[in-house]
Amino acid sequence: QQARIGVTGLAVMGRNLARNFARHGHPVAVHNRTVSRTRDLVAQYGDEGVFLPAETAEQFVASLERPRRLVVMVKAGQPTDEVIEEFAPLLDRGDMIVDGGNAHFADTRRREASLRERGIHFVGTGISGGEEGALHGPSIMPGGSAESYAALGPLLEDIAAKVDGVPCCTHVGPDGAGHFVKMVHNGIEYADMQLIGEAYDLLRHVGGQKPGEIAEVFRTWNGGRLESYLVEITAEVLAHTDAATGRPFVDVVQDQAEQKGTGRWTVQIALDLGVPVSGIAEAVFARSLSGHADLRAAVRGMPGPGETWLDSAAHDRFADDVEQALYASKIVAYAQGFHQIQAGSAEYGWSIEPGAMATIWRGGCIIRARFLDRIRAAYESRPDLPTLLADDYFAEALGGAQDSWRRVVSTAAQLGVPVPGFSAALAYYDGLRAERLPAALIQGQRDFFGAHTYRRVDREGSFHTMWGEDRREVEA
Ligand code: NBP
Repeated sequence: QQARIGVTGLAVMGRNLARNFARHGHPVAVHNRTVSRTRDLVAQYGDEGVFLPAETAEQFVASLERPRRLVVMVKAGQPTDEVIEEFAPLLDRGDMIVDGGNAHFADTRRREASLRERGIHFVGTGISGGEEGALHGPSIMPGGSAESYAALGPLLEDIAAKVDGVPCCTHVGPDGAGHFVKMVHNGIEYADMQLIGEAYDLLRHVGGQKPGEIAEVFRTWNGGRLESYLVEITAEVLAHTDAATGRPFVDVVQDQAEQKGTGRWTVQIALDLGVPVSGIAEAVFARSLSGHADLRAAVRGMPGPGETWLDSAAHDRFADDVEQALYASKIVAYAQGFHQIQAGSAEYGWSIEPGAMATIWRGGCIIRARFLDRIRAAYESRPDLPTLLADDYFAEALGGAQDSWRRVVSTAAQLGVPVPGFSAALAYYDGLRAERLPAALIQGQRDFFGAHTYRRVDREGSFHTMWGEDRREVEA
């Protein structure tokens, strides 16, 4: 018997993906550099479906039906290149290598181009949902050629999460498009988590509530428009008590957030593309700030506003205000992420459909949320929407939230609670909707010190003022 698909790299992700294929009735070849992992998989889960274990690369390739579909689930970076170099010489024209790791999309573009010359399809594929998602249905973002998707798509759609019967998997676009979209997904995830963190911090340090009480607030929110996986698990984490000390779990965990790098990539690439992803950037910086224990120790105890609690009338509506601020800031974070997807798509000629990305993020992935249906609907009704903020539904939500949003950000500033996510999102909203921005003054400064020229509101052309002389204006 031959396998319909093969997975090499059988750590948590690869093992669970292989099991997912097998559970869906697809005979799956399995291979891992360290053979014991392959044996363990078959020993533990062999009864879940048809597994074809291979101990060598040659055996693995020989067990795959043609065109061969070979999924690589190894550590991203150098290991991926090593595995490609090991397998590519054993493959024939038309075969497919699917990289399901968290590769940088630029690496994916490089690998795709080089394998294309050898007649092999390279399918850089974003997979979100962690190990649980890999087993029970992830959100899958495959790039690569349309031809490879025709041979691979049905299999991936089969194992992907489903929402209303629609698989959370679609062909994103050529070469690195899939990994690019996965990167932005992770950037949005960073922003979403930061905003939820700020909401918790406000309820705790301004609202004066205990973690268990805040868990209830998040549970309630999860029954409304904020319904999402991240809000749901936030309630779980906040309600958890540390067994060893009896204290709230959140109080015994060191407050230094770690990161693996995809949020940082999102911001780096956004800078290159000239896309203002301020909410995502603040989320990355906030994690980084939390990790600088030395700086924090050096500054701890510097003057702040002290304990100035809200009066009880303000207190009552504070949680509602925070809900509004969270929702509005979340809209901004997603708007920034979708702007980046559209900018990347234009830069690299990917023709990515933003509404289709919202559709495949509705299930399986970490940012899955009810809210994504709204984004899907926004692009469906207006495919050329310049920004999500301009969609009728989102514009109304932002307009309705703005009073609360401003109260939350100003209260936080007055009481010394850092809310970089909420305030960056509000500044983005105010920046985009402003009639005039101080950018005009910046252009004047640039022209003054560097003769960088400026454009006028009333005439075409570039101009320069002779600042050092008689301040005559000349056309540049
Ligand atoms: P890891 O990222 O921990 O990688 C371990 C696997 O890579 C093992 O199978 C290991 O083989 C193999 N490997 C390494 Br390391 N170097 C190798 C080499 N030079 N040649 C061949 N194989 C090599 O596994 P993971 O956490 O399952 O993640 C797999 C991929 O999926 C990663 O790219 C990750 O970023 C991505 N991802 C992970 C998640 C998640 O939630 N964990 C979610 C989405 C995507 P060995 O057994 O012989 O050491």
